[in-house]
Amino acid sequence: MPSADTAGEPGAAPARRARSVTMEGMGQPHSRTGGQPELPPGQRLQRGWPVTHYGPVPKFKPERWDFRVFGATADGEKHGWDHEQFTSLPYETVVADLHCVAKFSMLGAEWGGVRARTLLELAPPAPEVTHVMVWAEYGFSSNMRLADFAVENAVFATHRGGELLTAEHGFPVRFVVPHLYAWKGPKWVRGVEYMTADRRGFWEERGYHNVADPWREQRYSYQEEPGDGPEL
Ligand SMILES: Nc1nc2c(c(=O)[nH]1)N[C@H]1C(S)=C(S)[C@@H](COP(=O)(O)O)O[C@H]1N2
Ligand SMILES: [Mo]
Repeated sequence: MPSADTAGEPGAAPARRARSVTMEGMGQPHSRTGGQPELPPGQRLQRGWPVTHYGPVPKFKPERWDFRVFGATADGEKHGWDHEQFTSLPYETVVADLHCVAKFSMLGAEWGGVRARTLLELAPPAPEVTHVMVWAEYGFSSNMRLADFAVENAVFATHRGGELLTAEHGFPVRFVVPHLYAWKGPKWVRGVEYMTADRRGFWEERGYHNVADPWREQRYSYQEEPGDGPEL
């Protein structure tokens, strides 16, 4: 079994040495329909499914668990589901990769759960919403553009490969947004905040890139260009 405890991730400590990163020509097709699996630049294929996160694994307490959508909702109200209600929402599967900024990628897993798009329909954002914050247990958070959140294969997963998630992989709900580095997909998700301006999440405040497109190798915040994120 690969190292079961890589706490302190999302990657090795950010390399602080200056590094010239050329965005030009680095964009690559995201779809891998047919043909060979494609890895984003600098990534290697990981066999198995290591556990990677910062901090302890929270204990699931069904009676106290809820999933909230709040912030700038269209109707100005908070929306919430308890565990039974959340697991009754429309269940769909997507095939999605995970690219950890620590340079390993897991390809082609089938994730099942509630698509981000479903939540956007059930609890629509106000028209001014530009970004979302996905919130997890212990105050872990990750921000992304609404457009990145709204992709068709972003999913609040309860299952992987047809099986319920284990505690260390994010049970009861983890977010998967396959076209961004995996820290943008919190495990143990508890809610989504609609935002009318961008704000940095947990790792985005701690040296990691605000946008985090693996196909552009947007790993660290020192690589950010004007417009990529709020001032640090
Ligand atoms: N709540 C929470 N979710 C998290 C993290 C974390 O530190 N806390 N780490 C992220 C990172 S860096 C990665 S690579 C993936 C790893 O998911 P896995 O342990 O299921 O492989 O979880 C992501 N989700
Ligand atoms: Mo990661």
